[in-house]
Amino acid sequence: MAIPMEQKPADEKDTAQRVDQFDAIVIGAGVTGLYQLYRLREFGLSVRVFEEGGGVGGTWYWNRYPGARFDSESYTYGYSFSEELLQEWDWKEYYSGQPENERYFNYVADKFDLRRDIQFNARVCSAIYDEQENCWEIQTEDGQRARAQFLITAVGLLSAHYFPDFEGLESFRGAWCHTGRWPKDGMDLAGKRVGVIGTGASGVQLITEIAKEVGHLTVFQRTANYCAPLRNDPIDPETQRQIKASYPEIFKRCGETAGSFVHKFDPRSALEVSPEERLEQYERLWAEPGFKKWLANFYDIMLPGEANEDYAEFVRNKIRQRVKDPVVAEKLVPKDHMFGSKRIPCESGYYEVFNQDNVLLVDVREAPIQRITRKGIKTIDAEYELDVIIFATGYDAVTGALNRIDIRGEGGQSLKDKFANGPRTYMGISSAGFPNLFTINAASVGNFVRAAEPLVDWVSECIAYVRDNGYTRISAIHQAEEEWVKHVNEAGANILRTKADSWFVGANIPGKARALLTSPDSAPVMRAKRAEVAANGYKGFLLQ
Ligand code: N01
Repeated sequence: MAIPMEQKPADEKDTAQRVDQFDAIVIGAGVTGLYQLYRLREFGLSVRVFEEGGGVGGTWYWNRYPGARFDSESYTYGYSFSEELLQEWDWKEYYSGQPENERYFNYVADKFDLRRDIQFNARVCSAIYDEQENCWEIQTEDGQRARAQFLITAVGLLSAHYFPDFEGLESFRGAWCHTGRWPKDGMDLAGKRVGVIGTGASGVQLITEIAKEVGHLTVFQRTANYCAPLRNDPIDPETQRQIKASYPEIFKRCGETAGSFVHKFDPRSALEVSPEERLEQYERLWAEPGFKKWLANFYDIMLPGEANEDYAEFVRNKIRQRVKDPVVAEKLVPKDHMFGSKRIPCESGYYEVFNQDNVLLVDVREAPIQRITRKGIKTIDAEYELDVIIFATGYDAVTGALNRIDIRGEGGQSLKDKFANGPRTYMGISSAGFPNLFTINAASVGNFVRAAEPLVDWVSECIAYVRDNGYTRISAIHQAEEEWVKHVNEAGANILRTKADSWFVGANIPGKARALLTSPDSAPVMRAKRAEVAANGYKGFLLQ
């Protein structure tokens, strides 16, 4: 039984020696960690969440950059576990922005009194499995220790922010930051000469927003993306009422789709209809908001092949139509990867930014960045003087956040070493030799909360099963893990996500082994697989 923190001596001098005990430790108070805390508490476990940030919300706590917002429909993103919460919370926009999203997670934390079990500003730097005691001991950067039977890493898919290894950053006399660590007090950009490196989903949102206020903007682009109009709008009261009345149907629909989004593919092939009908559908959906343009389109535009290329060309022409200078337009048109093989950024005026006189696009594939200088950024053919540099350079996805913690399982084996050639897990959740560790950040992808909620439910029920049946530990069996890794590699080879050099396969991080970092299966298939494992007494796991 866990000893509540309140019963522990509070003496400061004791901090280094004191080891608080819980049934479960959750690392991260983001979207997944909050719900994990709520669920485990429901099962009667004592839980402590350690969170590096000063508040809840994870992604929506750290990503305060101007323009940060959902591109999933807001009303599909919120938690579904509480009808009261669903009815109380008004999403004000179809694609809600960061301030509102952060407010939402704070509202949830307050409503369910979650804060009392969360320790903020506590970065976990190690997690060591004690085989004798059968428990995990974590240590925070400031030396605090805590133990628990179960450890859950809710550390996020995209939380380990990545800075390219450019020389000279320390010599830069201006200000700089990463989109994923945007200061709470903001950055002073008005009238300044600002350089942005990176044109992924973060860069695209940021560039569009800051182009309204900066003095001059230089965008350093390595790969052009297929960006599609978001078409955000406020939600009017009548629609709000309808949304609230139809949550069960909305969530049911999300539950039926591959990525847990509300959009369903057209079951027809783009190639089986006439060119006129195909174009009519492309145009009709292009005029619609969000991901509908591809997730409600002909199913095969999201598969490698002819239909995908046909749609890619449609999108390329949309880009060409919006950029006045044909030379700049061609630089913004992606030609080196398939539509959807990298995450498609949604935008609200991105391409028009490049029609502004005070905006310059620099192709750093043509002229790579050499170094950061005192004055700005130097490529192989020019130096760009800047007051501010913004790194929109992405994340060391999935394994990055795990690797920043020294996680050691049976025999002192390091998870980082084990994952050196890509994640080695069973269903993303568990890794052989690391009993009672649930790596839920490595198992959830798609419309995030929709995918994370059932996963957290599964983990919580698994933990309850272990305890209720008199076991003390559960760990993946080597063979089950081998088969899962083989499945990820084999099935992954056929999907769009592995076809480009992106975070999906770790190709954005120099030296990182190329491997699909998430499951190749659709969300319904993943849920069915997990349910089958549970129904068969946790098949593929060793229970002791
Ligand atoms: O990161 P990215 P992100 N020199 O890796 C460039 C989610 N998200 O933060 O493409 C020059 O996509 C890099 O170039 P290249 C979403 O899942 C969601 O934008 O590798 N450039 C690329 O342009 C998304 O996929 C929302 O050639 C360098 C950029 O930096 C994920 O987060 C909003 C470089 C990084 O793009 C990550 O998006 C934002 C170098 N050395 C993010 N190194 C929503 O709307 C990297 N780059 C919900």
